[in-house]
Amino acid sequence: MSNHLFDAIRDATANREAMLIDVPGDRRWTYRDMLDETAKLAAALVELGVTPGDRVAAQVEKSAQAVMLYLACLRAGAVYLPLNTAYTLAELDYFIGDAEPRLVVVSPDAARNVAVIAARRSTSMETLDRQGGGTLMQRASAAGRAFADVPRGPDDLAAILYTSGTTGRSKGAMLSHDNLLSNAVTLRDIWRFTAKDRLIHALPIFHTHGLFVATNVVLLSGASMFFLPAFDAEEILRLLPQATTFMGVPTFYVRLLQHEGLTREAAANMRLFISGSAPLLAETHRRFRERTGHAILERYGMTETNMNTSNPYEGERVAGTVGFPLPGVELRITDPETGELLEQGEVGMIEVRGPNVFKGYWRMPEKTKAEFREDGFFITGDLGRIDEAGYVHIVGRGKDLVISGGYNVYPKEVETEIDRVPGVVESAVIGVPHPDFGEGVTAIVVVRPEAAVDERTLLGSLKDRLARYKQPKRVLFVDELPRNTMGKVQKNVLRERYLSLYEDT
Ligand code: MLC
Ligand code: AMP
Repeated sequence: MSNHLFDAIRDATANREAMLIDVPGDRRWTYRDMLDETAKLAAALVELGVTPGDRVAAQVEKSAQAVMLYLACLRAGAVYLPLNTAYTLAELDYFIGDAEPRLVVVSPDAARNVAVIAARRSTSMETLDRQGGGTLMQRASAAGRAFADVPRGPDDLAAILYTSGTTGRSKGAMLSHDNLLSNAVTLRDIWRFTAKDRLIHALPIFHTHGLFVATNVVLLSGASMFFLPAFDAEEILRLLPQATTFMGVPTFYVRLLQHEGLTREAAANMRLFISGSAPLLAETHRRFRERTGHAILERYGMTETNMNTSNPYEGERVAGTVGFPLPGVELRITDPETGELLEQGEVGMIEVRGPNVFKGYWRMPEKTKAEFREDGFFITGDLGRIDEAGYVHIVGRGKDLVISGGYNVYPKEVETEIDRVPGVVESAVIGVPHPDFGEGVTAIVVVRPEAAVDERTLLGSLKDRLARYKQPKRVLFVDELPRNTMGKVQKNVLRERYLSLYEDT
């Protein structure tokens, strides 16, 4: 048996000397370097006791070596588990407890604290820093370049990505080799990626967008990427003339538009700008086209399903829509209550089925069952409709979710932490239009009359409990929360009331 995903990556280019990763001002990696480095790392993982099916968790800064670690996990038959660097120790503890990884890789500056958790959970720990140094790479450098890849079939797990839920505990989405491979091949083909492409990669690599959409598509095209440690508008504008493609969340485009350097001339060598992870405002699409001559191609996906739809490469990219279902992906609109198919044009629940859809939530069979229909369609929680021309429009969310700068924040998780603060009676967390982040996480809180809780103290109490991007940008105090006759908090009333809160931000 072969190694389903890694074989495809290995076979994507015959030209081993071709450039793969260029970290500006630092190192360049050819495809040969990638093969050598991932062999050594895979050998180091095996030496550390990682066996097929074991999870390898990584909470590390973005680096080319972190990509190599992901690929080494594929080769060693391990399941890669990337974690947002913004997660606090409390959050990390949960993930390690739930996923029971054989090995956790962390930044050296987090090592002392994580060591305590790792020891308690009987997990080994190694370090990897932002320059690609640390104990893991030391082990790898001692290993040979020959590594016999562990056989993995299409349905074997390649990764687990955690996504928060509407009901509290985060769930690990199990993604197979074929989930990732089939989707990346489809995207490569419809977006016309070839070995001539050079992508500007400015996304984090612990989520679907930066890790699978961007990196896998490049690898499977024999293409290359400028690999930036984080989003940096000036650096992106500097690199644009040497690049051909770019992928970003809407906040990236909003921020690029604030720069005078974003011009038709600067973008003349580019062939494609892609946006996803959150709704791109039609206004942003229009302004970007005016400034650069490029119509941003918007696509729609999620952790559990990889990518589902895309605007066309050729043909009209319609602002405010996410385009057509991808080849091989079935998409239907149903009544959210009954699951019955709706008439064309009606608004309902978006459901999808295809090789892109995940294998279920890690050790949560009941939750998995609840989110699938009997016939295998996955219930996305997004509300949408399909117009006469076949374009999918996302018109809202059936799930209580805020998307801030492309990161998902589940209000329930934030409310639970706020409600634990002494003096708080109850809270409602909502997303309010925000010029930079798209939606700003906003907390509306009721406190006991005698309680000495203000915005600053409340935010202070959340500091070590929630990742920074989940913490409310504003906390507003009210005497009571608006409720309907059933006693349910009317978040739509609150969203309406605070619509202009961030207008001048
Ligand atoms: C950072 N902050 C955020 C934030 N990112 N707050 C809310 N929302 C965010 N997304 C915090 C910082 O910690 C900082 O806090 C303050 O906000 C301002 O920081 P900044 O310097 O302006 O932010 P920056 O570091 O530049 O990051 C913003 C960003 C980043 C947009 C570049 O968030 C980002 O890279 N987002 C991409 C997310 C992504 O890849 N999503 C894909 C998910 S996959 P303080 O207190 O320190 O000032 C998916 C599926 C699919 O959804 O379809 O793709
Ligand atoms: P995540 O769970 O982080 O993968 O986020 C997935 C969610 O992001 C989806 O369920 C959608 O709600 C949202 N999303 C992704 N792409 C788009 C898009 N182009 N437009 C609107 N929402 C999107």
